[in-house]
Amino acid sequence: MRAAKARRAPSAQRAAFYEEIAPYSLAPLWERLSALVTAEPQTPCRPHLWRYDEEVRPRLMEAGTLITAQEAVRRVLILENPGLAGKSAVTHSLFAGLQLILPGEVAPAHRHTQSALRFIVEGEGAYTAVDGERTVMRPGDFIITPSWTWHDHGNESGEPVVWLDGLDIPIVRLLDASFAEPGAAESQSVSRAEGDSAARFANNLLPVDWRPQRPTSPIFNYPYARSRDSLCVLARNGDPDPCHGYKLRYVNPASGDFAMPTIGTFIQALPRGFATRPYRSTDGTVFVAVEGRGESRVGDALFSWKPRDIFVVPSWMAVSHKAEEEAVLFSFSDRPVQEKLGLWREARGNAS
Ligand code: 1HN
Repeated sequence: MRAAKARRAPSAQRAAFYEEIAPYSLAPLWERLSALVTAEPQTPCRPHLWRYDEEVRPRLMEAGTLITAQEAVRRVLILENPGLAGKSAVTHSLFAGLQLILPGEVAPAHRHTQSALRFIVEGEGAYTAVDGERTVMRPGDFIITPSWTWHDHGNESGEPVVWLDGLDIPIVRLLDASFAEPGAAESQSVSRAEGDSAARFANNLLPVDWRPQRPTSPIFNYPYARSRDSLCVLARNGDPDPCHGYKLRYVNPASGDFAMPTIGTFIQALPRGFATRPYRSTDGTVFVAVEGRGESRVGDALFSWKPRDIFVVPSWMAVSHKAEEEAVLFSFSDRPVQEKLGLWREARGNAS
């Protein structure tokens, strides 16, 4: 990477000019141009690993003694990128957090323009309700809350349930397009039987006269059992991709596009002993280890992970994985947005 050309301090005459124009809300582009238009992405985002069992879970459970889900509205510990302190962001464009809901608790209904994904990390038997339909959450399930849909969560099981929340909050903030509303009741009333949307949309069938009303997938739970089956069959029937192992993207069956308009979601399997070639892309990506153990090199950082650990790969930083045991990784990024804007780039190996 070439360092930005060192800029000399402006002459006294120019410095005086900059001070003179500032009160008029004017500034000299020539002093800033090289920082604004860089030869390559220059992100403040840093690689980081959150170790679930050792670092995060004990603190999340402590949060569970300090505030109820109801009072908190959402009892979430934000996974804040250390390069973005105070920004509530895991990458420049995405929010990530871990949400805890204890037995008997309800996280009250609301809706907002931000889209959310849930990836279930621990516990089984809590539900989330989206627009009148409930779905039970199991570890490894990928669940969607589309923009402006009513949603609440409840835990009717006997154990704590934890999931990773991924939201497009920084994108909506960039665009100044945030709207939010609390629900009239804590839990929305159930208007469709559980499994209704899966029957309509998740069996390679669509209701005959149905036309999509929004860009988000009509499937709102992609169960882990089904994604995992696909990965197992792929791994039996062909060679892994050198950079990705066996990698699939979650899809909206009505359009063939990503399941969510602002967040791309992926699941990949790495055979035992497999080491990927370095890969980089412009979509900073959050990874969650679901099964297995391994190591990932992200730029100069080396992360050893096991199930439930989470790590972030900043834009355009090379990542390579090595699986010590057969491993499954879930990941999400802003790739759909970048592709639609013609900005997305990838490079295999370390070349640009
Ligand atoms: C939200 O509504 C949820 O519905 C989770 O579970 C995390 C983070 C920021 C803003 C809204 C949820 C959130 C959130």
